[in-house]
Amino acid sequence: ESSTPPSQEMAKTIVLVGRTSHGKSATGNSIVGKKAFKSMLKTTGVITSTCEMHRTLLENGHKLNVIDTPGLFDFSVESEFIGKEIAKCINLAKDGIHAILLVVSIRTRFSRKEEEAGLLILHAFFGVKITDYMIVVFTGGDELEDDETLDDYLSREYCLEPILKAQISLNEAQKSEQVKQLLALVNVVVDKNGGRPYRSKPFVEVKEKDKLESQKSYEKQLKTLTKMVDLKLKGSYDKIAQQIDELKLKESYGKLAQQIAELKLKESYYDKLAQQIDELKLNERSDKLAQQIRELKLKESYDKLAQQITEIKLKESSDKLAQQITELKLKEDYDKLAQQIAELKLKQSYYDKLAQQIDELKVKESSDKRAQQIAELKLKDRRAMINLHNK
Ligand SMILES: Nc1nc2c(ncn2[C@@H]2O[C@H](COP(=O)(O)OP(=O)(O)OP(=O)(O)O)[C@@H](O)[C@H]2O)c(=O)[nH]1
Ligand SMILES: [Mg+2]
Repeated sequence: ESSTPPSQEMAKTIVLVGRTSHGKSATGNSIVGKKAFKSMLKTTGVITSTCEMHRTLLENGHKLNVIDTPGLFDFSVESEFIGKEIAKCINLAKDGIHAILLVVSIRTRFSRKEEEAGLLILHAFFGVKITDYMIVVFTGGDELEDDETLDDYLSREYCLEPILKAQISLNEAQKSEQVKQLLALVNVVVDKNGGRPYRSKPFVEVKEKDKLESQKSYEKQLKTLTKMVDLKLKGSYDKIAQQIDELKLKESYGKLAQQIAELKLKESYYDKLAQQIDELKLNERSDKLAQQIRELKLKESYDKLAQQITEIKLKESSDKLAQQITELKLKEDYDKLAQQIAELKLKQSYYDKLAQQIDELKVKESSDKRAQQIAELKLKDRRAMINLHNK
């Protein structure tokens, strides 16, 4: 092929795909080297609404067809419209696609889910083999932080593992060099695929039927193609929906797992709490018990004390009683004694009187005796005198 002069060589075709406003048209313009495609201006808000092709002659004399597409990954547009656009794009690339440039702006976050969905849509549009022709072009690199490189950013944010990646930004100083590098990558892709452009079945059909059929039948062909793409698209939508469901399931499972983990944590926390409460209760109970014991002990000792006091009191009162008894006894004894004494005194006075009477009687008796004796003596004397007288 290298012997073929560039001017007679077949033109190469590259297709720009990607989400809306990620810079497909801007990249196309950078490649073509002029404002061929309408790129969104901040003020006007232009959005590419249909597939468009521009041809450019490269510095090395090679011809390059650049096809810009509308944001085909955005689900906001009708699938019928997308189907038509894909058909149109495929029709534009009559000789096949030499490279497909997936334009991704690093200014917009592109989640893994979205990446995968994008790839699936590409597969649905063009077939799985399209991956072999894919170059991921990152735009917006001019807006990276000062010390951050694209690779830094990609390793941090971008999950898809692109086989080939390029960078094109609006930075004028870097643009031409970046375009050169991108075109070099396109050649790498071409070489990798043995110079054979990508042709999906619809391509072949379009080309052959296009050759054979009139312009009128082209409409019919387009309809068939649109239907086909539409079906494929529907399939990929279903797949995506399924994947999303799976992801959601995973996510909800993850959430569930998290909830379970949280519940477990809570449970263990509650267990601990319950244990602590039990311990506290036990403590409390033991405290109560201890208190009760203390109270009982107190009561007991109080009872003992009371008993002792009672005993002491009893003893005391019994002592008193005993004393009183003793005293009473003593008093009684004394009374008796006193009585006896009194009695004795009474007796004594009686005896004294008696003795006196006796004495008096004795005195009287002796005086009576004396008187008698005297009388006797007087009598005797008289008798003796009588006797003497008689004599
Ligand atoms: N800073 C910066 N801005 C960019 C770059 N590439 C594109 N833009 C801006 O991003 C906006 C969208 O760019 P477009 O080229 O219109 O994007 P698109 O992918 O063609 O969008 P649709 O046609 O709507 O699908 C425009 O304002 C561009 O100026 C870039 O590398 N750096
Ligand atoms: Mg555009």
